[in-house]
Amino acid sequence: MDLVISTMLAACLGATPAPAPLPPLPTRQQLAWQQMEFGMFCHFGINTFHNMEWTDGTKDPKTFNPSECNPRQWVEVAKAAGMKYLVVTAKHHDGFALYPTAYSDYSVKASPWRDGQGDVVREVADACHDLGVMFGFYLSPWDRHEPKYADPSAYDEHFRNMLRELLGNYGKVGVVWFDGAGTEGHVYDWDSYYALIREMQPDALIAICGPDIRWVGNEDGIAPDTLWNVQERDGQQVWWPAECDVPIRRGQWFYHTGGERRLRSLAELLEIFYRSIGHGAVLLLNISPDRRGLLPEADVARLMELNAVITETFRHNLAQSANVTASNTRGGAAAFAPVRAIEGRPDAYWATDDDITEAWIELDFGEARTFDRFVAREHIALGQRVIAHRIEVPDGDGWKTVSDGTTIGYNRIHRFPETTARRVRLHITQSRACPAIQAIGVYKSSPREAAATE
Ligand code: FUL
Repeated sequence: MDLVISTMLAACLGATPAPAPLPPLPTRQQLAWQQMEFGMFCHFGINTFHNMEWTDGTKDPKTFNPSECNPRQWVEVAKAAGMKYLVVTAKHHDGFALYPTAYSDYSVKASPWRDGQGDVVREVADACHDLGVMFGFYLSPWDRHEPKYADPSAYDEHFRNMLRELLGNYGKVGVVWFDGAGTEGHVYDWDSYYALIREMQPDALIAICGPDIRWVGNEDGIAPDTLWNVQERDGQQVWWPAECDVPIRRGQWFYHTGGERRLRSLAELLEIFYRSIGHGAVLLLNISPDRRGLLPEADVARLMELNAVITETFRHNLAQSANVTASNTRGGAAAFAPVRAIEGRPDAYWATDDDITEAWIELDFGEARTFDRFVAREHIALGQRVIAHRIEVPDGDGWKTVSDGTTIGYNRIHRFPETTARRVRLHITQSRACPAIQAIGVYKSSPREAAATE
């Protein structure tokens, strides 16, 4: 139910109203994307066939010739690995288009692949729609092939034409990813690109050089410890969540022969997971299709291993069988009771009275339990609130901190040494407004995590 209506209804019934939203707030599309947590990036194109990260727009289009191209395999792997969206490079900096654009000769049309009749973007989009993975495309503004690039307004028109094709011919688009690389000094008519996207695909999120998703600021897959969705942009406070994009092979977005030795270890990927998704950001992990047009077996195996270990760690939430209490419950109402934070419902949360900005929520397992992970999530539909918090266990008559942090936001995973205790609590020590906590979880990590880091 709409928040305003439910708040009014509650007030009419004499029930406790929900906390007032604390702007800025996520849009429906941003919220849905943040809940996805994990996506796959696929860099594929002419570079794939030259062992190069960037080519200059002069490579012969005939060199693009994958032997067994099957984008459905990419999407199947993404889905099996728990990834909820996929972004494919429809055109990288070299200008070579993976779809038969009408606006350039430099595309799959000029390649021998399927006698120039193929369309990689079509196959990715179809498989995504079929398998329920959100489809997105990367379209590089920087274009080293297109002669019109030298004339900004002619190029704007050219770029909008390509956007129009991609937005109009491939069904629902979830993400349009604009890379900022190489564009220093060039003036683009961004607003006209954004207007076209909003008009043709109103639900699509515009990422990186765009208003909906921001770049985390590095290509290491790591979000800072303090991660605010609330950002200042053009002098205004806006909701601008961060995405961590990182290649599974160190330093290589595109496939290179012999690149297996750069494949990140399970330990490295776990570190990335905890410092991106675990800090409340979204992780966009790049797996590059090889010269066959398939994801390499070794990369797929590593990705599946990562998914298996994470799934194992977070399978059993000790909080679910615990007794939950809190320092304060909003209006004493059942709707905002601490137990709401262990139900796993996206619309339910524990909240306190309005004047409270320090509070705790405690789990009592009834007997001693051993754990080393604690997860907390805010109900970010009401805005991001928590500024500082601690995870505490009993110590004599008081409490001791096993881990502490600043922001919580969409998600915060704490890692700490194995701890055995009957009780544990999330202690919010500072908040912009009364806290609204959607979920808390307590876990014991899979032994495979420790084995991976040995
Ligand atoms: C960078 C590009 O230059 C890389 O080639 C890659 O596409 C990465 C995602 O963004 O800015």
